[in-house]
Amino acid sequence: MKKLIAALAISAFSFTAAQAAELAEIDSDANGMISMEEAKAANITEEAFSGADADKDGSLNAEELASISN
Ligand SMILES: [Ca+2]
Ligand SMILES: [Ca+2]
Repeated sequence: MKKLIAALAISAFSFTAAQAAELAEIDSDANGMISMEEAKAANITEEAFSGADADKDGSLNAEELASISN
C-alpha cells in the first residue's frame, strides 16, 4: 500500500511540474495565471481559452491550461 501511494505521489508531482513548466512559458508577466492576451500570444484561440476557463475568472491557472493542451 505504501508503495502504491509513493508511486501516485511521484506521478502527481511529475504532472504538476510539467504543467508549471508550460504555464511559465506562456505566462509573460509571471503572475502565475494566463490572461487572454498571453493565451493568444501562445496561439490559444479565444474559444479554447473560454472553454478551458472552468471557474470563469477570465484567466487560466495551470490546471485549466492543462485541459487545453491535453
Ligand atoms: Ca500572466
Ligand atoms: Ca480560470
